[in-house]
Amino acid sequence: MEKSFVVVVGLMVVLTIGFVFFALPKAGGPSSEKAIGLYARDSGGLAAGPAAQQLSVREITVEATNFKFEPSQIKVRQGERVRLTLKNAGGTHGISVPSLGIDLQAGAGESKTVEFTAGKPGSHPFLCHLFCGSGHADMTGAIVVEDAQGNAGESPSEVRVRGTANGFSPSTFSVKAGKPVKISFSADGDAGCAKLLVLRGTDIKLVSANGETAEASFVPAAGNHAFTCAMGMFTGVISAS
Ligand SMILES: [Cu+2]
Repeated sequence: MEKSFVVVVGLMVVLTIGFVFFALPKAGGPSSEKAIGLYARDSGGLAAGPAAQQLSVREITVEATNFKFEPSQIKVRQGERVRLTLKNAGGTHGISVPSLGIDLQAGAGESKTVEFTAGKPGSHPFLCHLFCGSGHADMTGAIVVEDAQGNAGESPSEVRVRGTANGFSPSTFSVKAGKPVKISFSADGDAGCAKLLVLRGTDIKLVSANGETAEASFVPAAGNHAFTCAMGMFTGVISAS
């Protein structure tokens, strides 16, 4: 009699300990599981520690249709970890953010994702870099990285663009709205249609037929100002904020 009583009590103790160790951590909820999952992906599978609980990733989905990005103005905080998804909801588009080294391309109806940490404050214009049709040059936007005080860095008053056989280099610029901006443009000998730079919405057309530098100035309103080559194949953007 006594022996079986001990066995029953022993079993209860074992079951109680088992419940505490296995059942309770699961009740921790999806948030802790998510954080651990992100942490593991982030650092190549390092063991999740207390730091995993503090890690958060900002999810941003940009929907691309013919011919715009939604949203096109994105604000993030300096130091923030961002997961950027391009969702091609209509047509085939890409997002290029040269100053952040981001290059996403997705087929029609597909999505592509990239993760990055928002570095120095500033505006990082982006554009579609897959020729998608008549409104291709309209597909622009900007990721603005703000510091804790809401500032977004310095902006130059001159942009220097080179026309090349592969398009404009650089293709994105960030400037101050309402301040005069000078565009200096020169093209390589084999630049083809990129020997001409057309600033849309203005009468500015800069030609560099033999490598010479052509210049023009304008006062940008806040927003994105696209420029294209003669055929509209190659595009760039001057983002003013
Ligand atoms: Cu496009």
